[in-house]
Amino acid sequence: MSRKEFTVAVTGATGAVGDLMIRVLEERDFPVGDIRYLASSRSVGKVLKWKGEDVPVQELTRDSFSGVDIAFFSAGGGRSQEFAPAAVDAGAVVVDNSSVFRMEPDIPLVVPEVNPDDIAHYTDRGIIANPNCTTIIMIVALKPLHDYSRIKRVVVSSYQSASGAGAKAMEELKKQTRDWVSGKPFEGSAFQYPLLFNVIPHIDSFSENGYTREEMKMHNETRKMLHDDDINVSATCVRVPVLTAHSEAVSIETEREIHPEKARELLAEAPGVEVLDEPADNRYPMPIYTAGGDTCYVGRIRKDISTRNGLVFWVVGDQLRKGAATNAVQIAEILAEKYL
Ligand code: NAP
Ligand code: 3JN
Repeated sequence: MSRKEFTVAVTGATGAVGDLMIRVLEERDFPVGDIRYLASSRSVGKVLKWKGEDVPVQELTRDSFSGVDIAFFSAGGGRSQEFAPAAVDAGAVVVDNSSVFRMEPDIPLVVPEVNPDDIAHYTDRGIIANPNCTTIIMIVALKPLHDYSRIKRVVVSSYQSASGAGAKAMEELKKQTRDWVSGKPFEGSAFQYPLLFNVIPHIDSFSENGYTREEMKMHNETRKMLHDDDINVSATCVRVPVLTAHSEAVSIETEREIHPEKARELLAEAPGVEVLDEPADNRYPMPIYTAGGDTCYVGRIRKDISTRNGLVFWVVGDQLRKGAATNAVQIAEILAEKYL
């Protein structure tokens, strides 16, 4: 029997996430019948590949979606806000990478390893939101622990790579490195300050409560996906001079104690997660060995000596893949298999 194929649009196809979305659709052999690449008018004339064939980039307009079954959006929140409704009106299901719809009650926010059944609610608005990348990497590790003993509080510090701010930001970090070697002054506009030899405790804009929007995404999105508004997440999100893959130091407080050995066992069995925790051999997760894959690696698992029922761990994941493109394609796979 021939399998059903879908017409797919990738909005933001020329960007860091869009480029990977295309590669991940290819790698996972998503049943694509026809593919459409959309970006700004600046990219008209560019040609991108699909399984070796040239596909021209088209300008994103409200008329871009006729005949499209699944529309991935990774062109920034403004474009999602403006064009996702047009895609839905044209009959597509939208899988959106931006934050604009994430907290809307009638739009599911999904990590397939965490709350796959929420996808069923896509029918309300025709849109499924992909969470923030830093939240995704943390929550795949939180989920098995939360299922064992409810998590009451999370304190997390992130170490976020340059590519989290897009393709140009990653190029800027490379250029700052070349410029430093040749003795030129720092240049660039992707970050508030030079990133090379620096860390910047500021990602997205500041909110009134002193947290940044990135930090509040971790709090709000974690609650929504775990269906638990009693969890409190205090995050400090920091940009570091790493090209790809975000790292996070996570401390949790649970209702019952989770012994580190039990946590290793639970995490080892969890989907999307691998435990890499052999401190005696200097083996722990790091971004340069994590970038390029879909697994989130967890290590440095230990009891938190500062509180009752506390556990500390370190988790690293490729934020462009599992944090964005792969998660979105996994959502589309479930949609295609179960709902469309
Ligand atoms: P990026 O590399 O800067 O790419 C942005 C994409 O959006 C490009 O394809 C760009 O097209 C397109 N675009 C910009 N303005 C447009 C317009 N007016 N009309 C149509 N297309 C337009 O950014 P990115 O890292 O891929 O991130 C894209 C979005 O994904 C983010 O805004 C965020 O919501 C989400 N996201 C990113 C990450 C991450 O780790 N980077 C993680 C999770 C979610 P042109 O090339 O034509 O300008
Ligand atoms: O900075 C990072 O490391 C991740 C960036 C994510 C991002 C960048 C621009 C806009 C987002 C996001 O996914 O939350 C958004 C957004 O708010 O849509």
